[in-house]
Amino acid sequence: MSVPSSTPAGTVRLTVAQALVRFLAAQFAERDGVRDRLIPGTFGIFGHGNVAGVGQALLQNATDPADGENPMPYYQARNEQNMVHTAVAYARTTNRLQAFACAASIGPGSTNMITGAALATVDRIPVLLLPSDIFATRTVDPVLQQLEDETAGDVSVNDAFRPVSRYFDRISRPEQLIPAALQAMRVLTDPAETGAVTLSLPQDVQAEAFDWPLEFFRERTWHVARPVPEPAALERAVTAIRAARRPVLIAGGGAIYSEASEALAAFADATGIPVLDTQAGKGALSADHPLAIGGVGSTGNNAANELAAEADVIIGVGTRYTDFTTASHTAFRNPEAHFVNLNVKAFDAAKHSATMVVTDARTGLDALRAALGDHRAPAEHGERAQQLRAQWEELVEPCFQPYDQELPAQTEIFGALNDMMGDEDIVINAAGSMPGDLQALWKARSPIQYHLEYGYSCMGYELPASLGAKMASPTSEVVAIIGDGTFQMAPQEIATIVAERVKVILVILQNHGWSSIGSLSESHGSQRFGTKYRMRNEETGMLDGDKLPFDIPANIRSYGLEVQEVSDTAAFREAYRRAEASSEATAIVVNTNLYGPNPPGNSWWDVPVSQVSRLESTQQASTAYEAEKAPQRHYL
Ligand SMILES: Cc1ncc(C[n+]2csc(CCOP(=O)(O)OP(=O)(O)O)c2C)c(N)n1
Ligand SMILES: [Mg+2]
Repeated sequence: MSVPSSTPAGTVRLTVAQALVRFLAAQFAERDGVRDRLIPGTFGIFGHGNVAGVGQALLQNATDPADGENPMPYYQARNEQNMVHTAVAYARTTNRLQAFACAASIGPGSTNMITGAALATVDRIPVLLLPSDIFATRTVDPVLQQLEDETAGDVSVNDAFRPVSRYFDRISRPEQLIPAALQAMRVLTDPAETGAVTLSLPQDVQAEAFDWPLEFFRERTWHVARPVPEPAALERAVTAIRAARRPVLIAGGGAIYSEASEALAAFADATGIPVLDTQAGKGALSADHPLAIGGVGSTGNNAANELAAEADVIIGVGTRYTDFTTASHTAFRNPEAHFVNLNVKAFDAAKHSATMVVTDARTGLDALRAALGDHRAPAEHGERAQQLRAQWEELVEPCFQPYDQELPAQTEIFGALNDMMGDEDIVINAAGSMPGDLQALWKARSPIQYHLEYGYSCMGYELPASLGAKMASPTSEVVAIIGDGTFQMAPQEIATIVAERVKVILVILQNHGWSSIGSLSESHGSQRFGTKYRMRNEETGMLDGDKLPFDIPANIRSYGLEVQEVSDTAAFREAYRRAEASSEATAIVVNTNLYGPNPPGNSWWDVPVSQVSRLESTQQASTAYEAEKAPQRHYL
């Protein structure tokens, strides 16, 4: 590229956007000796806020890169929220060692990313967001799509990213990019801090030229830390665990992101402590391990929940203890229950008044096992855990068999999928009635297989996430399980899947409504009001008329994807084999029963019921609610 003669020595004159792209392409992340691009690509949608700034910089990178400049592949998305989901799924599949950038235009393009930002931050997954912002000079105010705040001239809609980002900066002058970009990389690669990182880019500043020190663009390697436990904290944990008669370990997402599976198996083998899992942690310990008891909490299984109820010591490894994990603070019923938390984030380690050990999960588990020496939990405890698990498996066996009803229960479909998918394949889900069934029933035999986004439980994550997961793990079959409600919320990224020729399998469960919220509504006195997809009934005035004519298979076909439609589990098995054999993305639409049945369970989730009502259904639900809530307590 031509450099004006006035450029000072040791610098290069580039726009802010050009500098940012060149910088990002030179960043690497390393852990355990494995080094890869930290920002392997950029998803984007252009508008006037970034077409001539970030858009120009990506074009120049693709067609006329500077000497030594790394490529920054660009992927065009259809909806900004979706592209963040795709990026999050990619990062999660790489165990947070890589993060995509997501570039959006100003105003609605940017605010469309806010849900994705919240999801990333809640789930602790790195993603770099590049929303465009109003003119820094303000000369042309109000620019198209600008929010005018008459009391604060420096406020824009992008300030809404602040509470949902782990790091936020607005680049109002070119030179601010240097410290901001470095801090952004630090946060993305810090396992305790990570989440959405937002660099807000005023549209005029993106295009502004500056003399950048060449040093800014040298390759940098960010070392992803494995913090080691403090010896005194470890000693306190050892003392608590040695005294336990009925300990359990809960594996959360942190156990997977830190690649702690071997350490976890070794810990369970050495100590005989049963291992329960959360939605994010399922598969950290293979379901085949004799001490893998499975899901705990509101959507957990009876075996795990019985062990949790009795436990005197709960060892939480890489878990945030969401209300689903604690069954809204009713899961742990032993008055003596005490928590020992291993977490890379002090905030999580401290939860429930725990003996806290701030540590990487893998490093911490290995250190704890070594420090415990030959200590083992009482043998009868492990035996009881295995008996409870066997009883549970017997109890749920009917879930996998055809029920005497016209359409299959989705549990049959999940049983078939679990049976057919390979250990290194990936199943994705986030919202609806499916996460509960999957958490209770799915047997994950590897840490990659079970990809449940249940921190933000965002309808619409599944489909774009399948694209990201497949891009990150091309040898895996990637299956997105998508409810019909979820499908209608965000089908657009099928176009991106087609354009990029990424082979995923979309399994859409058509039950004409919200099975999940419908049954929640019924059990909470609200009579399934407004939870089915029905025409407005002219007689009743309610949404209880005929089913809608909306044709999901035709809708998917219109994107250019092949679709199979099935209404029983045997046909689903055949359809899945065909989808697997295909070299292209395909969809299977499965007609399922809105009313389940769902797996049995004896746990609870706190969803408050109206305390006063003229409706008898609500009055009854309110009485039941008060009784269920009684065991709820703080863990102190
Ligand atoms: C973006 C978003 N909006 C609303 C919700 C609340 N919600 C949770 S599940 C659900 C219905 C899901 O319907 P569907 O995808 O058809 O799955 P089903 O319940 O039928 O299994 C709703 C509205 C949510 N989780 N995410
Ligand atoms: Mg549905």
